[in-house]
Amino acid sequence: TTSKPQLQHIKRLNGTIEEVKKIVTTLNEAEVPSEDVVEVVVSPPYVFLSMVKSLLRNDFSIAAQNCWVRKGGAFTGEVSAEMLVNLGIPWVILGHSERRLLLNESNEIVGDKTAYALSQGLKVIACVGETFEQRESGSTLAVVAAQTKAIAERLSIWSNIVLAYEPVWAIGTGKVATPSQAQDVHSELRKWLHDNIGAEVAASTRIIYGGSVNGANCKELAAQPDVDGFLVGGASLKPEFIDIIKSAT
Ligand code: G2H
Repeated sequence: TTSKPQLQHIKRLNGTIEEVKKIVTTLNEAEVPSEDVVEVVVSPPYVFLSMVKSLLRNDFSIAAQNCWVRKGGAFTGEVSAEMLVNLGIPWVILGHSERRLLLNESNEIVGDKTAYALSQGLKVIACVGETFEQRESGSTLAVVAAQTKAIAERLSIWSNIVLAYEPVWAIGTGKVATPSQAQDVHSELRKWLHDNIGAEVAASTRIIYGGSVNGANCKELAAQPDVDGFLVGGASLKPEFIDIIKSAT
């Protein structure tokens, strides 16, 4: 999997117009490895998507942070996959733990969203990960396998999906998974794909890590054989995001 480009993200409910413009300027001025070495995807809140799309360098791509579960229609306040396609947004993040936990998105809903977004031509970053209690009780693998299964059983084509392993206890807490904790789950996820979907999908699907990644810990995490990139929250708002992009090389 090491020859594939890696993914990095910028995200969450952050920013004013001025702050977002500043972040985009920093990204636009950064010297980073080329697209075939690292794929950079920037994921601002919905309201900033168009602005970021018009200002961001064109070797970086854009993701929405969520979308509606099925075809758009009378669902006031939601944003459909069709709208994202219409806006020219190629990626969407689905099943982030904040949405699973705070907005009660079940495994089934995340699976349905993923299948629908893919059917509309979006590329999906689908998030899985266990809570602290689940890790403590030894159910990490069962939890991520169930989350992955709910996604897997709804799709047939894997070329446009990236899996993001984000242990909930590491998100925004400053408590990063150790490189070996991340590697263990990533390799189990890859084995799950191998046993349940097939060798080719297991080898070619990128599994990225998220949860308190920063400029200081990214290199060691990136060196793990089954870590194919990062989903970055807090550190993506700071200049150290550039160091994280460079850790892919
Ligand atoms: C946000 C998370 C990782 P942080 O989900 O993607 O953010 O990097 O701040 O833990």
